[in-house]
Order: sequence, then structure tokens, then C-alpha cells
Amino acid sequence: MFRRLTAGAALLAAAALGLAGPASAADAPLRDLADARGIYLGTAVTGGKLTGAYADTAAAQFDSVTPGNEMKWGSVEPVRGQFSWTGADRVVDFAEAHGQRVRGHTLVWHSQLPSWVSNGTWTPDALRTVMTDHVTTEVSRYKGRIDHWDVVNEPLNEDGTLRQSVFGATLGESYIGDAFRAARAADPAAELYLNDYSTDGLGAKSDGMYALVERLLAQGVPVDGVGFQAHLILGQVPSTLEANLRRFADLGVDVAITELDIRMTLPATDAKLAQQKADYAAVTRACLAVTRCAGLTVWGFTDSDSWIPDFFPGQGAATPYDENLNPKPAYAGIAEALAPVTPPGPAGCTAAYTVQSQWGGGFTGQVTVRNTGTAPLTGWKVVWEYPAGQRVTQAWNATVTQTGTAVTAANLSYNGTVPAGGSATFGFNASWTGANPPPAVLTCT
Ligand code: 9MR
Repeated sequence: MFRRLTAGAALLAAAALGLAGPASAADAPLRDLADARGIYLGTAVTGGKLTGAYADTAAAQFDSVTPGNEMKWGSVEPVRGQFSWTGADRVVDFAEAHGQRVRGHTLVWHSQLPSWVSNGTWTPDALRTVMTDHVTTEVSRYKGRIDHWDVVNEPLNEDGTLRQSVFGATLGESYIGDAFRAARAADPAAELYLNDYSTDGLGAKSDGMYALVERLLAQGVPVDGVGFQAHLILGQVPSTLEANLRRFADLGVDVAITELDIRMTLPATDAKLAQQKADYAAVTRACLAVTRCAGLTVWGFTDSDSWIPDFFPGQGAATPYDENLNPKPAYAGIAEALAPVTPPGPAGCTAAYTVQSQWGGGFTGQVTVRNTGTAPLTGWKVVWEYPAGQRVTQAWNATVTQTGTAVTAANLSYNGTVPAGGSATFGFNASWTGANPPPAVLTCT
């Protein structure tokens, strides 16, 4: 599906013009800022922690959740044919209670796979059946409730070749198409994603992914999107991230940042946190810059719920909130990147008429032209009717002409441009007899 239209979609045209304003809405929840910019902002969550402040923050700030572990094969089908939905249900129920969408993660992956699958002895047909049964059962269970499914996760080696998981080794590349077709049949409305890491920038692995997606699409495999995990290292956001997202989008699929975190060597310092803020903003901007980027998910929103310290000893502080659920500079980085764009509004123009001085038969008048709009005025004209036969005889700072009772004043070359909120003034001498009432209306264009 193409990026959803939202209440804020009207701002997209302005976004395309690059008119991002300051982060004046920094207090608005990230989910609202993201919605106004036409993307979703998600987080991985741990279902068992969804109470108290952790739950409140997840609900307030994010409009999408991904179960960190609860939908993986080892969690839902630890024994063949015996399914356990408790953990996954908890996350889906939470999302629905808080108006959030769910990224289902993940159906076919070489990791967190029960040993009955990974250590089994399989004929190709038997493994294919086991795999498609698993996909069909899980997708059917949540039919209509999952927005995106990571159907196949991490299918590639670092050099872009097919990972020789039990699936790759037994079935070759064909398992990917079979998994996608089974998912499509079970829930035609869900967006089906292929997801991997270290494919974020241009390189051998993302080239392999690109070629794989091309082949799958050519075969008619229902791939709707490609997920880029973006488990990044401080200061190393790939400079080619946006270009890479764009080339996949140009294949006709959606893209999403699915597992963003940015790790650093501990301890965190102010300088590192400032760099991390810039990195989070850069990734967010890359997604915003690509129309088919559906959204961005952080892989845990708090440092207290991040996989990094366990997997990379000595590293951490990878998420937008610290361990006490205080927002870090990275949070502001996301918020600033998502800040509302200021659409170029029309220029406004009002004109005010005053009599500066008056004597027998003559007077000096002045008109102030004010730009009450949000874009510069690039030339102005003021028109009025004299009610009592007054006649302009001389003017300065404008070209003033009079035909009958109708007066027209136009800017000169040096005062035609009036910035938003600014003004220009011109003056004139005129004659009067009997009475000198001001014009009822001045029209400024
Ligand atoms: O966040 C997940 C962590 O709790 C698990 O221990 C780990 C096991 O591999 O998986 C983590 O999530 C992974 C995700 O499912 C796929 N991409 C890499 C993520 C980090 O390892």
C-alpha cells in the first residue's frame, strides 16, 4: 500500500518543497508529528512490560507496535501444531486499545526457531508444508489486525547471497515466494514485507536484496514492502540510506525502517548523545524524503528494553529514552525531523488611510500597506473611491492615478516587496472643497 493519507497529508506538498519549520511542536507526541507528515512511528515492545509508565509512553508516543519476540516461531509454535498466542495477543490487544497498528514480526526466520524445525530432517516437501502451515495459521489468527507482516526475515548473507538456513538449504530461494503466497492467501489486506539488516545503505548485501526483490516481483510473488532494520552504530548512518530506500521504492514496493537503534560505547556522554540525536534525525529525514517510506520503528523505545547490551558487551544507550523513561536528545532529534512544515500561505494585504494635515482647499494623506499573510507580497495596488470630489494632485512612494472619483495607487520598484508582517507607506497631496470625508473602503491587492 502506498503511504497512507492522513489528516496531515495536505502538508506533504509543502514537505516536498523542503519547507520544514522549526521544531515548535516539540511537545506534541511523536505519533502525532509523524501522522501529520504521512508516516507511522512505531516501537518494538515487550508484551510483559506493558503496564505503568512503560505502557503509557508506548501508547502516547507511538502509533505502531511490533512485538519484540512474541510472534516469532519459537514463541507461537514451540511444538509442531501446538500454538500459544498469549504473548502475541497481549501486544495486539494493547495496540487496538490505543489506536495503534501492529507490525507482525516475524513468520519465517532462521533464528528463534524451535529446534523441531531447525534440527529436523526434512524433505523439501515436508519442510515446505510445515512452513506454509505455520504461516497460514499465524496470519489467519490475526487476520485483519496486522498492518505489516515481516513474512521472511534476514534471508541473506553479508555478501548478498541466500543464507543457508534450514529453509534456504532445503528449499533454495523458492521458500520465500511460498511463504509470501501463503501469507497473502491468509490475509489479503496485510502488507507483506521482506526484512533484513545491513541492507540500509548501498552495498553488496543491499544489492543482493535488490536483485532478490526484482526476481520475486518478476515471478509475481506478492511482496508489498522491504524492511530495513537499521541497527546502526553511532555516527555511522549510511550516507546512501535515502538513495537506497529510493531505489527499492522505484521497484514499486513500499519501504520502512523496521528496527532502528543507534548504539554507542558506554558510558554515554553529552557529545555522544548529541551525535545520536543527529543520527536519529538523519534516519527520520531519509524516510520522510522517500514518498513510499511507510514509517519508522525503533527497536525498543527505552534503554531499559534494548537488546544491545546483551549482544554487544560494553555498548548500549541505543534508544530514544533512557532507562528511567526520560527522553534523550535522540527523542528531540526525531521530533525535530518530524516537525510540521509551514505551508506557503497566501500574502495578505490591508491598507489604512489617514489624513496627516489639512488646510483650506488642500490636505496631505498617507496610506500604509500591511502584509498580513505568511508569504511576501511582491507588488501591491491600493484602490479607493473619493466620496466628496477630492482630487489627488501629487504623490510620493507610489504611482497614483485618478479617474473620476476612483484612485489607484501602485508600488514603485523599490517598495513593491513587503515581507510577511511588514508594511510600506506612501503619501500624497490632494484638494477638497466643502468636506473631506475619508473613503469608505480601500481595496489592496
Ligand atoms: O529484540 C530481540 C531480542 O529480545 C531477542 O533476544 C533477539 C534474539 O535474536 O531478537 C531481537 O530482535 C531481533 C529481531 O527479531 C530481528 N532483527 C534483529 C533483532 C535484534 O537481534
